[in-house]
Order: sequence, then C-alpha cells, then structure tokens
Amino acid sequence: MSKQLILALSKGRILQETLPLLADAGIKPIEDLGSSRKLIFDSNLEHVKLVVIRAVDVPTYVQMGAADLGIAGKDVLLEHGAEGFYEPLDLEIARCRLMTAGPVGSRPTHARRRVATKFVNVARRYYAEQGIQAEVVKLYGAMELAPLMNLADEIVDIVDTGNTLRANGMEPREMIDEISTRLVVNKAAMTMKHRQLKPLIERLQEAVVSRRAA
Ligand code: PRT
Ligand code: MG
Repeated sequence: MSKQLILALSKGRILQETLPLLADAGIKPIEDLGSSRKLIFDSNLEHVKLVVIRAVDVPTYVQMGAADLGIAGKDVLLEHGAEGFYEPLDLEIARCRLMTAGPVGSRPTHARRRVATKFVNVARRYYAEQGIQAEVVKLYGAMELAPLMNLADEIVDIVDTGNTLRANGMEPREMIDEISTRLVVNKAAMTMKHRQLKPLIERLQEAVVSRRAA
C-alpha cells in the first residue's frame, strides 16, 4: 500500500466550511479549489492529496479504499450505511437537523403515509421504528414541492433555519437526527497507514477543539 494519503472532500456547502478547518489543522490545497476544473489537488503536505467530489460519493470512495479518508455529512453517512469505514471525528461544521416535515396544520391523511425524500434508507428505517406504515418515494431535490403537488403527505429533509419549509407553507414535525460533518477513514487504511493517519487525525481533532474554545 502506498504511503500517500488521499482525502476526499464533499463539494458544495460542506467544502466552504471544510477548507478553513483544514487550514486550522495545517492542511492547505496548493491551488484554489474553486477556480479550477481539476478534481485532484496537491496539498502543502507532501504525502496528502485532496479530491473534491459529490458529497454522496464520499462514503463510496472511502469504503472502497479509493480514498483513505473522507469528509461528509452525517446525513449522507446514515443514508449510505457505515460499512467499510470508521468515523473517528465529529468536525462540528455544517450543522443541521434531519426532520420530517409537512404542510402547516395538516395531518397525514393516507393510512399508508406517503413520504418524499432523497434519504430513502433513513426514512424507511425511521418510519419502521415508529411503527408507521410509509410508502417512501425517492426524489433528488426540491422535496418541499412534493406535498404542494400532492406527491406526498410528508417529506424527510434537512432543516437549518426552517426558512425553506416556511417559504413553502410547511412546518417541521419530528426530529430524526442531529447532523454535522464527520471525518471517515477506510478500515484497512486505519491499520495499514496508521503511522501517517494518526498525526493527521490528531491535527484535525485539535483544530475542532480549539474552535470550540474560540
Ligand atoms: O448539490 P449536490 O446534490 O451535489 O449535493 P448536496 O445537495 O448534498 O450538497 P450541498 O452542498 O447542498 O451540501 C449538503 C450537505 O450540507 C448535507 O449533506 C448536510 O450535511 C449539510 N447541510 C447543512 C445542509 C444544510 N445545512 C442545509 N440547510 N444541506 C442542505 N441544506 C438545505 C436543505 O436541503 C434545505 O433545502 O437547505 C435547506 C434548508 O435550510 P433552511 O435554513 O431553509 O432550513
Ligand atoms: Mg445541493
């Protein structure tokens, strides 16, 4: 196994919060990630390369060992399943909640509740645990639209301020999980590359802890 470490970063809003945290931990891309079409970047640390990919793909890269480490939302990890990687660190960024939500004032009418979400595994698990019969419909975006269009009684989605729900006549109902961004590490790499990984994980941990104090 090469002693090079590959760290997979989630594109989009998580990336915006990840880069300052990485910088605090002494890890910096050597060029501007935003202004390049490249997907693989060198870092200031000779043995660390960064790849920037869709958030949903991060667990797959890490599980398969294509990346040694990854940074991804807990929502994505819950939906993907935790096989093949460890989750050693809560990075405490991009916090939000995974919730059920529905039209203001309405109660689900169908005996078998229809739920629209991109988190189908999370939703099936949640409703089963609650003993609620649910038909889960997979959508890839704009979940808030589904109840307005009579596609669903309820949605499972990420909520932060609640503004998106309110703007669409919806309200949060039940909390499924508190979400934040996590560091994940490939299981085999954790053993085989422990000497390189350990200091990196420690630096990230120190960065997280010192932010708490700030
Ligand atoms: O865009 P693409 O499909 O490639 O990926 P993505 O949509 O998964 O990426 P992106 O960049 O949107 O980042 C998503 C990740 O950021 C999630 O996996 C969470 O871990 C985290 N995160 C934190 C959030 C939010 N906060 C958030 N508010 N992800 C999404 N939202 C959206 C939510 O879906 C809803 O549309 O913001 C809206 C709700 O926000 P409020 O403030 O209106 O309640
Ligand atoms: Mg998005």
